[in-house]
Amino acid sequence: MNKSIDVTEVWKHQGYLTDLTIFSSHEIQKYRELFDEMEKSEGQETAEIGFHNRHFESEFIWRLSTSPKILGHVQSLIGSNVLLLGTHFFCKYPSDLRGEKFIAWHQDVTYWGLEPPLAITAWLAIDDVDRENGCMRVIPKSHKQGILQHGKSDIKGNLLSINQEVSPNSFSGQQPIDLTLKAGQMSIHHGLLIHGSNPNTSNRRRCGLAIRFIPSKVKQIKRNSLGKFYKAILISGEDHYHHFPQQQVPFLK
Ligand SMILES: O=C(O)CCC(=O)C(=O)O
Repeated sequence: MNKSIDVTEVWKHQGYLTDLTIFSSHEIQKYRELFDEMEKSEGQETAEIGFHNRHFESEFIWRLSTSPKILGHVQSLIGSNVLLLGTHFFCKYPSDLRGEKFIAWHQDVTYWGLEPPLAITAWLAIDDVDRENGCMRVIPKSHKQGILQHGKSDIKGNLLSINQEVSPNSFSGQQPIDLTLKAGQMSIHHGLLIHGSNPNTSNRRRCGLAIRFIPSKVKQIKRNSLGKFYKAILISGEDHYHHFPQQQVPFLK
């Protein structure tokens, strides 16, 4: 008998979903070319982790972040009243080009100042991502432990904003899962799920767009780790709470 998998149950249990095909290789190529242009004009140093919240200025990032296919998955997990909290490209270059860069184990919401600490991230592969070029890795079920204490990483090259790291003791004995994806595929992770990624040991770039979403009931009660308040924008349903100042939709349909 072919038992159908209940995605919501998998999400609740594991804290992530993966292998979600959003764009065909032809469609994602168009977006990759637009990213390549941005990278060329601003340089690799900025492209690595410096493209924060560019969806307000760059139409292709807005279109990607509000794509109905992505939103459909998000709505099925957090309901129909959704705010786009932020966008961030994570672009890891081959280690011999820009040094051994990695993302230390962490939970996203720890330093975002949200109350309740509830957010999800859709991570869209712009390039093919695999073990060699440092795909994202997650600790299944770790979102059930609540917010964990983070320290500082001792290893040079952590791309996180304040060099934060959750101690590996928090998940000792649990095997990380590598989220390998083809360009145009996506994973989604819970804001409390422990995740990170290894250095890029290949000779290929590894670029992904992290798109952060919150349900409208969430507010920001203090500044995030970059000392900022988010410019969250309603992208689906209604906002009965008005916790964030209203934002102008940057690009019309
Ligand atoms: O791109 C990576 O390797 C990590 C991304 C990440 O930490 C995130 O999206 O929250």
